[in-house]
Amino acid sequence: MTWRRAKRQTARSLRPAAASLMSKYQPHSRPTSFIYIYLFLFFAELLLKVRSIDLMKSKSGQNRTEHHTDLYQSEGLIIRRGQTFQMWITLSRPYNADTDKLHLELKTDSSILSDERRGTHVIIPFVEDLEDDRWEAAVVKQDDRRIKLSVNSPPTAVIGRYQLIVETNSTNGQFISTHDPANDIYMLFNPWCEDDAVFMDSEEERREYVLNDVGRIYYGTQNQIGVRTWNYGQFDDGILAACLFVLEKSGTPPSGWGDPVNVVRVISAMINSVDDRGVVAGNWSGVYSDGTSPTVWSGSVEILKEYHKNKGTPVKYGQCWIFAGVFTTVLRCFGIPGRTVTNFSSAHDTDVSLTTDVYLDENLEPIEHLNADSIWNFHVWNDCWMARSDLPPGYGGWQAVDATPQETSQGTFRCGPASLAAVRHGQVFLKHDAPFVFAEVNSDKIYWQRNLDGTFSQIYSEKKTVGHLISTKAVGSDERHDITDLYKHPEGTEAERIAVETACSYGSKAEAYSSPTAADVTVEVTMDGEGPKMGGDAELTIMLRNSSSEERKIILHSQAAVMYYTGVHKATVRKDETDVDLLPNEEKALEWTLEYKDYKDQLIDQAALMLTLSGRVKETQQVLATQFSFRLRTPDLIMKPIGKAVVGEKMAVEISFTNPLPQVLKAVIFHVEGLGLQTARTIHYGDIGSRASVSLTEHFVPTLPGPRKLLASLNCRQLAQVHGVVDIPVEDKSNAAR
Ligand SMILES: *[C@@H]1O[C@H](CO)[C@@H](O)[C@H](O)[C@H]1NC(C)=O
Ligand SMILES: *[C@@H]1O[C@H](CO)[C@@H](O)[C@H](O)[C@H]1NC(C)=O
Ligand SMILES: *[C@H]1O[C@H](CO)[C@@H](O)[C@H](O)[C@H]1NC(C)=O
Ligand SMILES: *[C@H]1O[C@H](CO)[C@@H](O)[C@H](O)[C@H]1NC(C)=O
Ligand SMILES: CC(=O)N[C@H]1CO[C@H](CO)[C@@H](O)[C@@H]1O
Repeated sequence: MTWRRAKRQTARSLRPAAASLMSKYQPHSRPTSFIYIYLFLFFAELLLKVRSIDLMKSKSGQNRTEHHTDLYQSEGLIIRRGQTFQMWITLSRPYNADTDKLHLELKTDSSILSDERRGTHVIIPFVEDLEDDRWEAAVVKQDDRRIKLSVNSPPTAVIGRYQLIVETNSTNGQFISTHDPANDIYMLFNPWCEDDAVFMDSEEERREYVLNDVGRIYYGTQNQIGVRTWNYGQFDDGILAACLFVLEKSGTPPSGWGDPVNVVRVISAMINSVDDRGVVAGNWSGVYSDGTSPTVWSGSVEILKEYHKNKGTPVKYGQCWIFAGVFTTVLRCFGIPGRTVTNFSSAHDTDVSLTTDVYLDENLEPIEHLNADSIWNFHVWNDCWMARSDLPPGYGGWQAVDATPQETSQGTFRCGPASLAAVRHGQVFLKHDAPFVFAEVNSDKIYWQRNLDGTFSQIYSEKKTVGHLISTKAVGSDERHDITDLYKHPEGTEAERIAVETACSYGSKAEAYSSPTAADVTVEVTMDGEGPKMGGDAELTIMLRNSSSEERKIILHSQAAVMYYTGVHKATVRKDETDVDLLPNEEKALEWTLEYKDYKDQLIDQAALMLTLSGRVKETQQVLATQFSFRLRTPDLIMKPIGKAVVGEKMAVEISFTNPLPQVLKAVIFHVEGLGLQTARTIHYGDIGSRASVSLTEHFVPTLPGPRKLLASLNCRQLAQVHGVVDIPVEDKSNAAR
């Protein structure tokens, strides 16, 4: 502010001086006009011009190393805010600090309205000594016509792409501005800077949550956790440009791009295509013929590049782990620490009642069209790390954000950031969207029965069904790290009940928390080992226990349904009604089997099934109810490297697979990719016979040294969610020669 005032005064005092100079040498006659030309040439010689600018921006350049941006494959000066960077400027003549005026200007992309007040047009003054927290430049070295500048940016600077303009003013008031698109500057968040809202203290965590470009995403059910490796690829060539394109496409003013809370909220809306033509179109239909099946993708790079290349046409198709995987890429690319998080048995609360409801008819059979609240087998979202200056102290740190379109938040499909500390304590009134995240991890499951008059009565409630095993990849290893305790107090503790009741007092069904009827018979479903395999029969055990000293007669309904992993019912594949007699104190195990032929025609992507049990005890009218989800496990692709892995030298990987199904797999495709190894490639393999084994060899030339991973997936109508990964340590050419 002070500087702008000073500038205006300079300009005002210069203008009359220049005017009087001109009037003195009006070309009245020939001799005077010669003098005028001489003077003009004299001043022109004095004019300070910029000959060239060297941003020292090469990937291995010290600037990029110091700013932790040397991993970006893109060209350009990529720097982090709140940290100085340097440049050499070569001028037309030696610079004189006393008489020459020189300043730098930064403008966000010209396609976007620039506006000084909004901080997207920055004028950087020259000062003697740099001070923190503001835009300033100082000459730190001068040799002949070259000056070396050290430039400071505030830790709140707007992120994005800036044009760099150098303006020089001569004593006669003439000014020249120099701009070259090759000198555009990319400004990112800075988790290494203590004053940046995204500051993260531990170097080990920054290495994982900002710099790691490969991760693991968990899926499946709580009893059968599956994992796949995901290429985030935030440093891949073109990804930074694609991520900035996503931000620009949001149409939000760049002035808001300095605030990470705002940026993640904008991205959460932009990752899904709903209402704003965002990056990925969701599809849970099981048929993806006009796009790519969600289970085929194994990384974010292809998706972001395709979106950028097609100028903002949503990429078909994604489901929750893809929205989350792409979100992590964008977060890490911009420098916001982020991770992909999976919770099993995740509630999806459609009426913000903070409970999940199961509706049964008079006979205790599920009424499918009413069961809109679904407990997703699993749901994947993101945590991002930042201070929350918009909330009371204590709510900074991890924040949950969800890019999967489920509910609208302030009119758009987005969710978060919701502080995990607030979610854990049930403080769902704190913005943004904490009620939704709370229900995702905490809500109880309530069973309702239809009465003869059409109303519903609560007949049973299960308190521990939701919010289990919240998982993310561990820092520095491929292990699963359980972060449930960040989201909730341990189940059954006083603190947990208080949190649930606090949250529900803000929900729409506050009265639902009456205690369930006392019960002396219990029902539970168990599964052996890692559970049933795709292509075989699924066997489960139903345990009934009588804790009374009298006989009990039970009528038990069981219904097995194929589910979308979102908990939406697709088809009922088996239905039974059984009478069970329990002796006093008896515990009875009923074997329950679902044969391959029963389910084979109904399966979809995730091979998810749900067994719903409901029943009544004749003597006491006690209601029994439980639901058990499971999945049919698919085989892995086995991958083996052939030959030595050296940058620039051809090598291969053998991929083998055995069809677990007693039927032919039609039109099988393989998808292979690996950062620094192979760009994403789809191989149309053809048919694979019943129970047949096949293998194929993929040739490629590694482009980057270091520990790399090659990922592969297999897809066809009959079988999805088959994938594999192999570690490939790639040597540098020079090392390999020795
Ligand atoms: C340079 O001079 C021009 C014209 O007098 C003025 O508009 C501009 O603000 C000046 N810039 C600086 C840095 O003094
Ligand atoms: C899902 O994909 C199918 C087949 O490709 C398409 O017909 C359907 O319209 C898609 N659904 C959505 C919601 O895009
Ligand atoms: C999440 O789900 C798992 C599986 O049920 C459960 O064991 C766990 O307690 C829940 N929370 C945690 C740990 O992971
Ligand atoms: C009822 O049966 C179960 C299983 O045998 C037993 O553990 C329990 O103690 C019995 N209940 C009572 C009250 O004895
Ligand atoms: C601040 C800083 O270290 N700047 C460096 C930028 O890169 C050039 C060339 O690699 C170095 O000479 C500068 O010292």
